[in-house]
Amino acid sequence: MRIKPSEITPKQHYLSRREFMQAGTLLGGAALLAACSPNTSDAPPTAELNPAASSQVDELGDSLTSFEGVTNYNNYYEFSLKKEEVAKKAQGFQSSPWDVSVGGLVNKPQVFGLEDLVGMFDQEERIYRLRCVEGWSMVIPWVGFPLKQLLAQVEPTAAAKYVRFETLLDPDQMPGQKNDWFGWPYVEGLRLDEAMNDLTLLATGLYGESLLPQNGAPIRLVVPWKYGFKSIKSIVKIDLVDEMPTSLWMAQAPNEYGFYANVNPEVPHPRWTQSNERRIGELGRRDTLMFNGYAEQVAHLYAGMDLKANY
Ligand SMILES: Nc1nc2c(c(=O)[nH]1)N[C@H]1C(S)=C(S)[C@@H](COP(=O)(O)O)O[C@H]1N2
Ligand SMILES: [Mo]
Repeated sequence: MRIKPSEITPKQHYLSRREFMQAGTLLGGAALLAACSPNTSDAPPTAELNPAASSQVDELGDSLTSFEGVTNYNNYYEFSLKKEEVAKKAQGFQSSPWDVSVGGLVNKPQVFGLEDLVGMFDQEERIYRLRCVEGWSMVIPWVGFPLKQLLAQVEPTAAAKYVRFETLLDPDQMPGQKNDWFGWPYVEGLRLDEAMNDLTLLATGLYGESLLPQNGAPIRLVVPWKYGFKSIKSIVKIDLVDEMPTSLWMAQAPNEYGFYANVNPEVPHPRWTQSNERRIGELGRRDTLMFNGYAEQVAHLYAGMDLKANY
């Protein structure tokens, strides 16, 4: 029997700052060892390596990506187009105070302070694979709460069919927004039933600590069965709407990026295959799994749909 990720990842509270700093120190040492040992990809991870996660593997037995990897190889075009540069460029980003307004087709529109969201809902750990549309992937121990819990608070009306998400628009803090190559702010969307799926997470942390700016502080979406670009960062606005939202990537290149963006090894990107991927920290490539390995939980959402046409 396959175990659902939600069943193997117990609820967990944030570590103290001190414990986190110790974790960071240990991780630094581990990364150093990995760099000079030829066989590290075969070595079983040990409990000491990543003490801020409840497990060192996901439900498929895949090892967690190191904290170093997760926080230094980032796609966040508001800060930089270079993955290795995002962390530095995002340093000092003001993610507090932070409000998220939730409205549109709901009975109870509300503005939530970040502290409200963290206080209102249990923050649980979810170890998920993240598969970028570019063909690389990671395994990340997120901390957060299911989006459906927040949606229940605002009571979507019967007319609500989709959820639309928006990232902060602040070119002074996000230098990438000063160029007009993209239609800022970053926008993403989900169908309401996708948004209500138990896997769909609003993440406030990873590795047991609050999110760093490069990972979308203070709150970002995580939709593990879809390509990474759906998992929009630094969210300030969530609206329930009746029409399919146009995401930044749909507007940018509609023939390459569709609304659904489900991980699907059988539907190639127009410019490259999606049948395999490079797991960050591993040598070689591995096969990409349908719905990124979450078919059991989400395939029913797309029953009868042509997944090639609805890319
Ligand atoms: N606002 C915003 N959200 C974003 C992006 C972005 O550029 N801007 N990049 C996306 C892409 S392409 C990926 S793969 C993931 C990367 O998340 P990570 O850096 O936390 O691993 O964030 C997604 N969310
Ligand atoms: Mo991505």
